[in-house]
Amino acid sequence: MRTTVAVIGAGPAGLLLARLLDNAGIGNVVLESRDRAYVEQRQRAGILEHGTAEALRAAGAGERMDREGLPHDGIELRFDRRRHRVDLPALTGGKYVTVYAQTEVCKDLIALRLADGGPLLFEAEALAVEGAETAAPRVRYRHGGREEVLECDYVVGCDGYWGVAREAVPQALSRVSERTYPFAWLGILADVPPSHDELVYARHDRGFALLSMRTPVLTRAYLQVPAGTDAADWSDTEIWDELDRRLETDDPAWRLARGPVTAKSVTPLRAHVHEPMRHGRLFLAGDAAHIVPPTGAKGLNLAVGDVVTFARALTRLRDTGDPGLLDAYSDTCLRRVWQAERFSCAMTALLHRAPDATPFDDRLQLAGLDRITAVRSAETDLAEGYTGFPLD
Ligand code: RFL
Ligand code: PHB
Repeated sequence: MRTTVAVIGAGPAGLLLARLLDNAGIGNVVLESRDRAYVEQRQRAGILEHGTAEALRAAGAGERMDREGLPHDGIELRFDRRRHRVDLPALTGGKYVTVYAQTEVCKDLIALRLADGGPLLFEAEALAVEGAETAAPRVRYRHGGREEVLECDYVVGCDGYWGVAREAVPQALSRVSERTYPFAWLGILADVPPSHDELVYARHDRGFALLSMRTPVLTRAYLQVPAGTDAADWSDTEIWDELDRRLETDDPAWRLARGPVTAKSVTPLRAHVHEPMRHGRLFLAGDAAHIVPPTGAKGLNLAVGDVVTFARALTRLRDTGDPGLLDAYSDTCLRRVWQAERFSCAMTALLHRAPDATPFDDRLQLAGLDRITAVRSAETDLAEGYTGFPLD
């Protein structure tokens, strides 16, 4: 098979890229190792930045998001038994975020692609990217029990943290920056309306807790747990009891609503950046190039930024012959990536309790939160980071 752009991976990065290339009339083939049901059910992100929602709309993929997504004008910080609302539009000149699950973004993009786009092959596992330094790169892949080759002009590795695309960049040319955390997130989905109409980020001596949602009748919540925790070690009652403790407040109106837990999983927290994000005709996008700790809700949004940048750059080259944007791809993306790493790591440090935290560390965290609630410039910095950094 032959195409212009070989896209490896049908997560949000690969699927949106395919849509953008389809819209621009640039041929592309998507290879995805898992089956369609798996890709559509994998529970992950829930928060779309202002610019991400706009990018989906501009790609013609925002119709259901605009109907069913929940625009959120604020988040709550909870600490020291206090509640503080951060008013996002008031601090950012009108920006807000949208609660719309990654599963739904993927379903919408898959439906559009299958209706009027190019090939999207499920259960097609990329094995290796070859010839990235040449004008004719190839992706070797396995599909239907046979090994095949996809010949192309460009390869975009959208195959996530565990993918193979990154391996095609020689180690001598790569710089990897990493941080692992000694804690993880235990996440649940529960059939109960969220207890609050905005997200609650809680700092507590027992550890971080996050109250989120997927729909008006579906709660999503997370607890900081030690790295290596097995989700099966936590009963539903223990999870609700712990959420109750960490969300404690002096506000008598507060009550945590409990309901049946339908899914439970543990996500390690890590930060990882692979530089550069380009090698010859191979481009890396999304989690294939960078991971952020989830506290800032940035991962999916960065993936969207990368592929919008790539599609714009390739379209410019096709239309004008100017390779400038494509040559700048890695630098353009990495500027935004490092801002998101900075923001996500700072949010993580502000809200999580390290296993070796001292009373001094606790007081520093509380002072940091106090400053956000008391000083408008500090609160504005948080709101700007949360609603998202500009694409260029
Ligand atoms: P994905 O989603 O991992 O997709 C990669 C795809 O590539 C496929 N693949 C291959 N296909 C072919 N051949 C191979 N050899 C392949 N190897 C892998 C995989 O099957 C998969 O389909 O990466 P992408 O597209 O870059 O998207 C990134 C996002 O998924 C990720 O950053 C976010 O989910 C992170 N994240 C959040 N991001 C946000 O912006 N807001 C949030 O609120 C948010 N919350 C979260 C999160 C991630 C979480 N977990 C589980 C890591 C909450 C959690 C708990
Ligand atoms: C989620 O709902 O999955 C979610 C929300 C906010 C975050 C991370 C994850 O910061």
